[in-house]
Amino acid sequence: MINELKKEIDQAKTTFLKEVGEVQSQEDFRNIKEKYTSRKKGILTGFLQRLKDVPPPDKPTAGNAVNQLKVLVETGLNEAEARLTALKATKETHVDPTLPPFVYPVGRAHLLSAIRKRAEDIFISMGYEVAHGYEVELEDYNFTTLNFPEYHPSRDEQDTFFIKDFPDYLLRTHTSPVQIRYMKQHKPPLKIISPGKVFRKDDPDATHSPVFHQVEGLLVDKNIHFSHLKGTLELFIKAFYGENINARLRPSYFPFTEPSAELDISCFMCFGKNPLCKVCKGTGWIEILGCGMVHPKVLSNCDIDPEIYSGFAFGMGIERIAMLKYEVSDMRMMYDNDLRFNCQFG
Ligand code: 2NM
Repeated sequence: MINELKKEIDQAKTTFLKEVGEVQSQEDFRNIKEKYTSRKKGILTGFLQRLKDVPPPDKPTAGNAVNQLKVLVETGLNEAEARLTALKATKETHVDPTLPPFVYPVGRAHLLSAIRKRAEDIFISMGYEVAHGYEVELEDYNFTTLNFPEYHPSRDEQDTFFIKDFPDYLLRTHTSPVQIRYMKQHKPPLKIISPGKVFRKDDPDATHSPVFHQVEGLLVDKNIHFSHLKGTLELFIKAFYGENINARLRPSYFPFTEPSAELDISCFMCFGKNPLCKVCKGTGWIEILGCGMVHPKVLSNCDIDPEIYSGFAFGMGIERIAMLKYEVSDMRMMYDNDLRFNCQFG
């Protein structure tokens, strides 16, 4: 009895190995799987049922033989399935080496990104860190901490996007709140620049956009004075526009700096020689950025003692820099994503 069973199991092994080796299709696979492993009528089930009739002393040997067959069937089926999958993949991905190559289009940095990166690199080379913040800001950090009076016009609904149902929040109108947060979280010396998107309620035209970009900078340490600001900006301007470009400072006003100034550069287009120059309007000078010594109240609002520390800050609009440098006549071209424009830069 046991010998008869073992012989049949050996035969089943041989047949299975032959059949599984001949599997060519999903259908073949399904059939052989059914034939050997079907719970009701499968060959394995048949052998397992016959184990009941084997006399007790022979049960371990017989059970072992059936189990060996079961392992063989499982392994064989898995291999056959893997072979089918691989076969399908090679059929689907046959290579035609005569086809022309697919040329990946190479992208370029957007003009605004290219200018931001150049400004970042220059300040990084002077030891500045690039800091980021939030586009949705607290009104407090955007205005109050920066020494804007309670009724300053730019706090008006007409000029600033406030967040509906969240009266404490707005879309930042400059990246200065990044510097505020940084000052509140770090002890001087501080050297950071903060590039990013800013938002003001302007109707779009050739020179205005409700969303535009800024790079601001901040340095705070002991014994920092106006000449450090002047030297830093001069270095930046010469690195950015060229060694032959000069800079001058004009008095100005910002609530968050005292004294405040605007920085002009000598006209890189006409060098002051063309009274009809479109870039400098015949003045020989181009307004580039605003700057100043950080107001003592701003420092103390950020828990920095203005008796011990002082600092300077500056801010520039990236769109304006781009328009001047490349004579872009309409700011909106920088947001249209027309590749004929975008691919000229970067
Ligand atoms: C400007 C001009 C002048 C400025 C000031 C600060 C802060 F937070 F430190 F007070 N950040 N940026 C600043 C100063 C920005 O943009 C025209």
